[in-house]
Amino acid sequence: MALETVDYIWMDGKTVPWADATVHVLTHALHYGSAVFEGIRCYATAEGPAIFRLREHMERFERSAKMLYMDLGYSVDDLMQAVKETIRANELPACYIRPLAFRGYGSMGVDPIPAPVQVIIACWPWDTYLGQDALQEGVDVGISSWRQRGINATPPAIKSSASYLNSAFAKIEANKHGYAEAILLNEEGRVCEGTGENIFVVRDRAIMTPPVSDGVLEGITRDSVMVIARDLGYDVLETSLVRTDLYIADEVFMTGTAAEVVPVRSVDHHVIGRSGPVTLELQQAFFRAARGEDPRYEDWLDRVE
Ligand code: PPE
Repeated sequence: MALETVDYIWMDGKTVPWADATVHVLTHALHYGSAVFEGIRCYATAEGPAIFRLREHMERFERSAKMLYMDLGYSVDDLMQAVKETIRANELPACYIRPLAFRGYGSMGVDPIPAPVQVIIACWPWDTYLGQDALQEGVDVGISSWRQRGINATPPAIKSSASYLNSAFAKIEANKHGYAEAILLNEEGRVCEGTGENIFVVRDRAIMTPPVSDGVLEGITRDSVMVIARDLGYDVLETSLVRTDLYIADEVFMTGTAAEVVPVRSVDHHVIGRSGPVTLELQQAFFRAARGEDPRYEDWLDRVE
């Protein structure tokens, strides 16, 4: 996807011009995948730009770093401030935000510990990941022949750059097969997630999503949708799912910061149908919350004054 550039990027504590936010080719992370990141969205609201669940994202960022023995050198509050500064510097009404912490230049070899930690925060305008049409029409997805890694190999719970090599395999395969997205199963054959989204199934008005213990990222959109669904009176279950649960579902949808809430129209060519009523209700409620139109979820928004 072509990148829409803006003026500034926050890099190691300073706001620098976009073109100057560069690294050396012997940056450790480039060779060994030693990096963790976040994806956050800032939405346009009636009271100006508001960042969706910023604290939760930065806390997950800190947890990802901790699991890789990486000291970020900034507190969650520092990072939250830095995000706001970056959005203000770029005068963006709405954007996608990408914090990244990586092992930088100065040592080679697999051991990341001797390499310095660098932190950047970039933001840019990014339309909904799977396309505007997808939000209404839904997407066709296929079960990938690639498996989700087990919890003892590049753990799915860590939002690490290295994890996305596996996602890339699945994404390339899905694209070659004409699918918009891939669904990964774990080694036991249980449904995990998309290459950059969590997955939900609706059956008899019960809403189900795989538990984190099956090997999924603890998605913040996933959590938001679970909260909203319960508030709307739905039963929400975190329960293991197998591929046939997707085939016979009344509705299937995916959630993610970049993708937002996207209906799934078919799985392995089994037609689920266009956006169903439950998906649509949750999608609309999610967007109302993100755009500051539902006072119940005001706590989820961090305003950029
Ligand atoms: N699973 C994976 C593997 C994943 O990458 C994401 C987010 C999610 C679930 C949903 O998590 P959350 O955003 O907290 O609801 N994927 C990010 C990166 C997307 C990209 O391809 O780049 C995102 O949506 O920002």
